Amino acid sequence: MSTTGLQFTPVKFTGLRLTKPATVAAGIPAVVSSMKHMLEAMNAFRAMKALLELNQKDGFDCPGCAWPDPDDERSPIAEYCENGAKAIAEEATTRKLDAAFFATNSIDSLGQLSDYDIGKKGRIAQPMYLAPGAEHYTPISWDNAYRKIAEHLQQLDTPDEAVFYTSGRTSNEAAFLYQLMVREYGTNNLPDCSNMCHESSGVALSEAVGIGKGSVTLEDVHQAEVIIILGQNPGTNHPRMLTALQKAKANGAVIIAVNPLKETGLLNFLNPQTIKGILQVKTPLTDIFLQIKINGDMALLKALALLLLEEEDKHPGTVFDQSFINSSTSGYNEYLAHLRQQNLPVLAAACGISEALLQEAAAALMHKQKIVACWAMGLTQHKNSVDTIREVVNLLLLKGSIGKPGAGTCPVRGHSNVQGDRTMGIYEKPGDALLQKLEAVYGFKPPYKHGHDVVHAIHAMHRGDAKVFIAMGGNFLSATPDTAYTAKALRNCRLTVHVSTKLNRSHLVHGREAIILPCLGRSDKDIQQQQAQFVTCENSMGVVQMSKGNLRPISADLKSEPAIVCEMARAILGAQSKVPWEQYTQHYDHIRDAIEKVIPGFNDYNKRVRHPGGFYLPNGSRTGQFNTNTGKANFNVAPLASTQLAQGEYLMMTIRSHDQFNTTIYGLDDRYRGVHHERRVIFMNPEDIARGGFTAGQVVDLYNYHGQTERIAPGFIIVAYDIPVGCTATYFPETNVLVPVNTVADKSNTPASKSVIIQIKSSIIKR
Ligand SMILES: Nc1nc2c(c(=O)[nH]1)N[C@H]1C(S)=C(S)[C@@H](COP(=O)(O)OP(=O)(O)OC[C@H]3O[C@@H](n4cnc5c(=O)[nH]c(N)nc54)[C@H](O)[C@@H]3O)O[C@H]1N2
Ligand SMILES: Nc1nc2c(c(=O)[nH]1)N[C@H]1C(S)=C(S)[C@@H](COP(=O)(O)OP(=O)(O)OC[C@H]3O[C@@H](n4cnc5c(=O)[nH]c(N)nc54)[C@H](O)[C@@H]3O)O[C@H]1N2
Ligand code: SF4
Ligand SMILES: [Mo]
Repeated sequence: MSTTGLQFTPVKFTGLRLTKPATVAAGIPAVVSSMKHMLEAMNAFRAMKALLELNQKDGFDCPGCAWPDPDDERSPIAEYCENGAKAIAEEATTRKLDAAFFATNSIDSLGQLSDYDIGKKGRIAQPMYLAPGAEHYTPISWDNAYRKIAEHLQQLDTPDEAVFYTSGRTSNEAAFLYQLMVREYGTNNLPDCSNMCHESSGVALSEAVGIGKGSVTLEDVHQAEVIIILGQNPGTNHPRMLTALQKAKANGAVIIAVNPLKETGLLNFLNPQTIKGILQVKTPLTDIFLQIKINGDMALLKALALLLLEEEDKHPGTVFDQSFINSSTSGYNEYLAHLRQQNLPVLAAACGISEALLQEAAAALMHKQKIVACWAMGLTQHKNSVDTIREVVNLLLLKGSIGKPGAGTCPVRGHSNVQGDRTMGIYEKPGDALLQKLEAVYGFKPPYKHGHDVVHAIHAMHRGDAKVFIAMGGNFLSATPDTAYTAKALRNCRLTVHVSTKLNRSHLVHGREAIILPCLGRSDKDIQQQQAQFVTCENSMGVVQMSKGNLRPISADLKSEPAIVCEMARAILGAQSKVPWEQYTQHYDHIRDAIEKVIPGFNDYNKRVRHPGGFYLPNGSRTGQFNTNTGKANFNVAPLASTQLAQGEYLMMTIRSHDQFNTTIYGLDDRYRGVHHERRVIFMNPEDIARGGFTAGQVVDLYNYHGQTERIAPGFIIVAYDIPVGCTATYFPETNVLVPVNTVADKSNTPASKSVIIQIKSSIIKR
């Protein structure tokens, strides 16, 4: 048995302090926290300048999550949340990393720092190069950096030996150019963060309703009669969703929350942007809380459908929307036959919810049609995620709750433009229509062979089949599973290149040579040819809007992402390129004109996106047009999934604290869960703690043994918490060393980061 126990986040305790989990989200503590983060990173003038433009119609799009802005009026002073302010603080900091910084700090010494400390160092201020065997990054000119990249790519035996990763903050313009460059170069190796995120939603929804995006608008959420929120922690990860839930409640909605944890943001909300909120008048949000076992959702959804069916059998036509089912769906009879074989006690045991509570939840749905289902990573990162999400759709189809106002699917996206990047063609499995369009518009033959997604790219680099890794943003090493395995994969590369705003661990675990290209962020002013430019983004509900930064860049040596792609493309592709790269850098309207020619739904792009608030992209499932293999919305029959745990094994979900954005660690607190100044914790049920012979506060080591490999994450403090028996939770990325690269969701290949089987052993490490 081989052992992987390499540490990529140093084991260092920072001083755990516990308080009771909070019962109300946001309020004044959120405002205080926003200002603290902003003022630590920059002066008050810059902070106010940034916050006043954040999410305004003529300002810049929040670089945090993808939750949409209101279509109608926006607050002139504060159209953002605590975590939006933290995202800006992190990006717009005036601390900078220049040549002197890298001369004094070696790769090795930086690697000893925590992710939190690395992030606090500041913005990367100039292009940097790491020579073979060198211990320090040294400055390189932009031209020489492009030349080196081009030389490496030209030396490969085939373009498929290069991998081009994208993270979801990249604008539409940059993403479109990037996929264009990569496809003209000759590969579809375009993995992206979505492969680890909502890929399961994309696959499930495409099969079920013909489009891999959600169907609802913000107004649908406001108008819903019932909102089910599964596997999502909106108070932390999509805080302004609480405002939408508050509106829905005011309109009479019932909220059902499904989560192993009683997340504060699901309980009560104090809206800091209203007088009532300031006066401490809280809004209770969840009406029915279902504290589910990890990955018990499929059983729960089948149980709800079964209870609805029992009532429909008794009073035909009163529960199910038979006319919708007849006219717009396929596979109903097969699904009913499957449901009739289900057994309520078995389903109740499988999800860990009492039959009484299941009855209560079913009753809430029984005679309602305007149902919105929201979900995020708690549903997408399990082996059976695609089938679970199809079970969500099954339930909506029974009720006719899709393609009409106040109802539909709402996979809540993560990164601010992750959905737009996909729309622009960042996808390793592009459809023929896109490729044919590229060929028709540009006159080069793009590759049709599908490329590597994230997990396949890791394996290809690990085998030595992929030799050059280029990333448009993100933190590949820390975000991906099986950190030790992925580190070896990256270190196998001849060259690793990152277009980045901030330093992260992926710059420190590198190929034989490495390059960092520093780019402008969302909040930065972008000037090309003396003209201020804007970029565009698509939010979680398919609204495309412009985003125009207003802050002075911290260094004159930063370039915009579109400019970097154009210049890199010219170096790589040379004179034979069919694409007018130079023109695209001059003014981004040219890029949008090109997007309009290639991507459906962008007619009159330059005009419509200048309209305050932007425009909605077409979406068949929103209007009841299901573009599937059957031309109808498809029911799905899937066997009940279950994870068998042996004695001494626990299921671990890797989740986000309140003070992080993915691998960017804003702070060391998880205020709502009552965990302060420490990230190396494992949440456990008190019964499990006692039964395992542990004590709360004890330091333990965590192990995973998938596929004959021992994976170790040493040094975690046990926190007794209200979580179902057998279930545990830790923060990512500290425990990504434990997530086996080969435990992935069927069909979507998404790492199963919420279903990690672990063993827990007492540690020799002291607090
Ligand atoms: N502040 C902040 N905002 C963010 C991010 C961030 O890191 N910080 N990340 C962004 C990104 S990229 C994304 S994808 C989203 C992520 O947003 P979320 O999906 O909300 O993020 P996670 O922390 O992964 O939380 C998953 C939630 O699912 C629950 N859960 C875990 N397993 C299960 C399960 O099996 N069933 C059910 N029903 N629930 C389960 C967990 O208890 C937790 O509440 O947020 C985006 N917004
Ligand atoms: N165990 C576990 N692993 C997970 C998850 C989980 O829940 N559990 N969640 C997964 C999910 S949902 C996601 S989306 C992925 C996230 O994976 P990634 O998107 O790869 O990771 P991030 O942490 O969002 O990337 C942060 C880095 O992006 C760079 N950056 C920030 N802003 C910009 C910009 O404007 N331009 C450019 N070029 N670079 C910028 C900075 O250098 C920063 O360090 O992680 C996944 N990994
Ligand atoms: S909800 Fe998301 S997009 Fe909106 S301000 Fe907060 S972090 Fe930014
Ligand atoms: Mo994500």
